[in-house]
Amino acid sequence: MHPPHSSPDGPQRDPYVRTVGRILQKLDHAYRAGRKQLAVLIDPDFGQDEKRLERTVQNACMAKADLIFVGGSLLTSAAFDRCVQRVRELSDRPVVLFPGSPAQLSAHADAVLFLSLISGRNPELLIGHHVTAAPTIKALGIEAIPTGYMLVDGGRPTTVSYVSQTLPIPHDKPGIAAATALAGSLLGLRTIYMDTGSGAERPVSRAMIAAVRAQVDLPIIVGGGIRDAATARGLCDAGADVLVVGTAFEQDPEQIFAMSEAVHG
Ligand code: 1GP
Repeated sequence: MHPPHSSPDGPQRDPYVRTVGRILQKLDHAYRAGRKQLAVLIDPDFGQDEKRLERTVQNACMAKADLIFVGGSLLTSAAFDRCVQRVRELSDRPVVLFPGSPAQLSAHADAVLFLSLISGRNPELLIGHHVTAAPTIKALGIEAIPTGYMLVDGGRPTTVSYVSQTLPIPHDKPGIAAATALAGSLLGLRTIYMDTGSGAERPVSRAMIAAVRAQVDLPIIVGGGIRDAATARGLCDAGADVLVVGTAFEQDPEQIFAMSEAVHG
């Protein structure tokens, strides 16, 4: 006989609790082992072109990209869900949502970046959208990864700075980024995402990544404006743990192979 809340394999847990942490654990293990990772970002708008979507996801799998992120557009939830489902069908990689709004949630994903825009001062993006999304995340049973999202100036205004109505951190102020990331870490966030926004002119600087790396013992995700393998390698060497690339692969899905080789060293 076992007590009501246990089984021969150990305590029975709420199914939601069982799924929490699997992708975060992978991110954390890779960070601690010094294994750099590549995430291919699929914009659901782009995902409506079935042939290009297939080619990008197949290349991501063949090139052994570590993760597929989906998100960042203003699409309706139905179209978003269809795109995530299609990526799931085509891919053997973990699928992680990078939502542009609380409507961008899907049961077909493994996890969602639960983003707090800590570089900004917009309360909706620090806690408001989270309150709206939390019951759905729990009902869908997908893992939420508490993420401190920092928008960094990448040379020109991007969709994310316009939509979020927030000022990015100046590109040449690594100290501000480091203090912001440290505050996020002290608040209990589990990963830091530094982004210059999709299609940015330039990525986050190596100096800024190094400054954040020196302050937080967390996986650091870096995205925005990464277009070639040499740049990708340089950002990893500076301390980035996961690189997110979208636009470059939309323009040329074959680039995934060179980028993956550079990231994986
Ligand atoms: C944007 O970090 C992502 O949020 C990817 O940016 O499209 O410029 O690769 P790119």
